[in-house]
Amino acid sequence: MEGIRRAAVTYYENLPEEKKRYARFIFDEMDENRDGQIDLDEYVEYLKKDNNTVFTDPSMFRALDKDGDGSLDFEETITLYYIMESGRALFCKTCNTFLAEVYFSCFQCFCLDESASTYDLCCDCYGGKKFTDHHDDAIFCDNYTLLGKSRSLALEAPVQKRREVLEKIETIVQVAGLVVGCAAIASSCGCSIM
Ligand SMILES: [Ca+2]
Ligand SMILES: [Ca+2]
Ligand SMILES: [Zn+2]
Ligand SMILES: [Zn+2]
Repeated sequence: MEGIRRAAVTYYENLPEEKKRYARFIFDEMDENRDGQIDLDEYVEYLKKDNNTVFTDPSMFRALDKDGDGSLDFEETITLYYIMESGRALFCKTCNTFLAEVYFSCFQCFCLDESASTYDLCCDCYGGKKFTDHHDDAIFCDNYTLLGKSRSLALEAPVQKRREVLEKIETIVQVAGLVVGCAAIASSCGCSIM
């Protein structure tokens, strides 16, 4: 979770003022009794209203609660905000744990089959082969390898097609307000995103 937390803080720091205000607005909306902290009830209640029930599992709340005091302060909720805005909400298909660190994903479902959703597994479930209902020829890669493979595949595509995909990505990224955030994260950890 630490990596995501750091990414979230960097993302937030680089947000335009108006988006920062929006993050604060969401926090105030969640904080029903206005004590400056989000307890588990407030958290679950808000996410249910927002139809975001993938996050309502108490294990997610505990993962967000960095100092373990049983409630979320504003900084701790920034991580949630980041996960929601960046579409980084990935859960293990078998045990439903939030995939905060390295995870494994079926390469075919990720890259080749547009109609399928991604099939992601935590290290424990993949390592322990605790999954049974997936197609036999599945090749699993960890998320870093997957990113590298996607690059090779993307480069193989005709230039025109690549431009189309890039334009699509740009639109999504702009909607999520991620442009500045990505660049900042890339420079802060010394690696490049694309
Ligand atoms: Ca509260
Ligand atoms: Ca806390
Ligand atoms: Zn799992
Ligand atoms: Zn698959």
